[in-house]
Amino acid sequence: MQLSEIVDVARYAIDPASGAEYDALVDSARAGLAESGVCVLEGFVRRDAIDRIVASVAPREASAFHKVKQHNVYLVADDPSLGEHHVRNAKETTTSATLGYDHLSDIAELETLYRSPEMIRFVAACLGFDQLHPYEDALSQINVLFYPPGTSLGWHFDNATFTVTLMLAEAEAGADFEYVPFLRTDTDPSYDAVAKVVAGDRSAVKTMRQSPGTLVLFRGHTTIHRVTPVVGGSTRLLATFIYSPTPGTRMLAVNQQTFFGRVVDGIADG
Ligand SMILES: O=C(O)CCC(=O)C(=O)O
Ligand SMILES: [Fe+2]
Repeated sequence: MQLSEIVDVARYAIDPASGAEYDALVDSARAGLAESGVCVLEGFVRRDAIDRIVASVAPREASAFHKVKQHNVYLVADDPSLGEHHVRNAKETTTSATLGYDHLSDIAELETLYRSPEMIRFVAACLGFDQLHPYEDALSQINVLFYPPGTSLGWHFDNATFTVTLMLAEAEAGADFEYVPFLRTDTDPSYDAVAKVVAGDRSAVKTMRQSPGTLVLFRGHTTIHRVTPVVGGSTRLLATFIYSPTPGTRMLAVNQQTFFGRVVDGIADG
């Protein structure tokens, strides 16, 4: 399958051979990421390709890992020295479900998007990497989040420094993607600022709209984010593409267990 059958290449000049048009696209993506931690490429994937992906993915909901998960916003083990009421340990709830790559590898549109050298080069250029590489464990490479009615994703900072996501199906209502850009740094957990957001302070909260076909590059490690509960009868579907600057990367077994409820060739410890 050709990438041009999937990506709207008339709208998005992802090939460096396009010259000035390509440069402008990469520059604006970099500017968005630097300013607000996010680059939103609406209509990046063609509607007919999205329809085919959804037709393949939606019936597989029962194979996804459905869970009610309590986690702190930093997605790391609690720090008992700070006490259970400290924002470092305060609990958020996540109820979305995750379908692993071993249930998705036959979907040609997702494979082509994820592995095409042209697509990887474009994503790397926007994010400021010389090169990116697909993950190599059996579960993480491409995964799909299912948000059935009533489910949500609690406030958190991602473990990964960046994510690449593709909106497949929106909820009828609710399911707002909310975020506060650059709330923490790699060295400062910003407890006071995080505590305000988690307690409901809306003053710095932004909302991102994503229609089906929107590709998002996101700096989720420093940008706190959540998805509010899905309202209405339909399920929200989001594909995530996982890349590493280093070839041969596999997800840690402990993270596979958290996200997929099972371990398949994950790395035993970190
Ligand atoms: O569902 C979304 O839009 C965001 C998902 C997310 O933040 C995550 O999986 O870490
Ligand atoms: Fe996240």
